[in-house]
Amino acid sequence: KDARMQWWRAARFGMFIHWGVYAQWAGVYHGHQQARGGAEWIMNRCKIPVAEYQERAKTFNPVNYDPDAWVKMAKEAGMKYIIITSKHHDGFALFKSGASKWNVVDATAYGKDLIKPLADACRKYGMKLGFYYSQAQDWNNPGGAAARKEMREGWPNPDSAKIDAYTKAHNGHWDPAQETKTFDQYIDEVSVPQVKELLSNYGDIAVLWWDTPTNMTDAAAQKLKDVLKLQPDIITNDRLKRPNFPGDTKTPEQKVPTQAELDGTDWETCMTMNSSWGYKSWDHNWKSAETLIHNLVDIASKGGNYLLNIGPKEDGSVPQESIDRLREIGAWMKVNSAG
Ligand code: JFZ
Repeated sequence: KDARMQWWRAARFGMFIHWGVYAQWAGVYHGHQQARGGAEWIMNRCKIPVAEYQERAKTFNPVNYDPDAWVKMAKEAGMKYIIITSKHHDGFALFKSGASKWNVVDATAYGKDLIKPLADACRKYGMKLGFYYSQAQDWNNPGGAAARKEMREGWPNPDSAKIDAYTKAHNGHWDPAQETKTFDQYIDEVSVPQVKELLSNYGDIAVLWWDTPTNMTDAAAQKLKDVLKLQPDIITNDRLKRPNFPGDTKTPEQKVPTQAELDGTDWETCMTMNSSWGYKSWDHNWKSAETLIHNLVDIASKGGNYLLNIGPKEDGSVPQESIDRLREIGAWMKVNSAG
């Protein structure tokens, strides 16, 4: 394990990218700001019907997507790896998939794999690439899990009481289309095959970043873990299924652990620059570059890694606030870091 972890332990700093068709909504549904949660949660928070969500995705066309620029931006900020949401909880695959039509090639106007050119750019600039993959929650592929959130937290829908009762009776789901298959079918027909695709079609993959093990079983987790054999050196986090699948790294979220909280396990703090992972048009709660640099120093001094997020917009461009902060961090790194 030490040999496998070597680059990761030296890396200290990485870029998290939350991007998907949720960027189209940007935290607004029918003119209402979503009340809680990251913008990537809007489908669940606002209980958007599957058909409506997929209809809008047809117009997804990120003509300003420039993976070369993304990788250069990360590199100039001093980041050593990139983790991108290959599929978030809305189930939308940013890659061509044979396991589900709910992917960028088959479901959008853009019609091209978004992961391939990023993998190429990473290789070109010597940047490690990892995949975030929502293995359990999937609100569009039938049988996928849905964490139960109350409608009241979403937008002022007159039917919120009815919708709350429905999600309660349907294990978090709000649309009958989500339940035409079982969770096991979803794992066997979508989750496992897609992770195989991700680990077969894009060259060396450095990290598999699992998330929210809603409804996961040990049997399903084992199937997913077995797929990792396709990339013998891959590093994984602790979110596949607790407690029997601890992975390699712990993932404190939005906070830097205190010295007393550390137990010798490798760890990585993931953090947003404002308050949302996915792009949210009305979130102006940006942390200062000074705060971000302070966090990086704090984390590095305690032996952890900092995974700092950007949430690109619908057209593929990166919010200017994020670009500015990464530039400031890069300028600081130039003066203050050894490599
Ligand atoms: C999850 C996702 O639901 C979220 O959209 C984002 O991708 C984030 C990085 O991960 O949210 C979590 C997961 C774990 C915790 C909190 C939020 N946690 O362990 O406290």
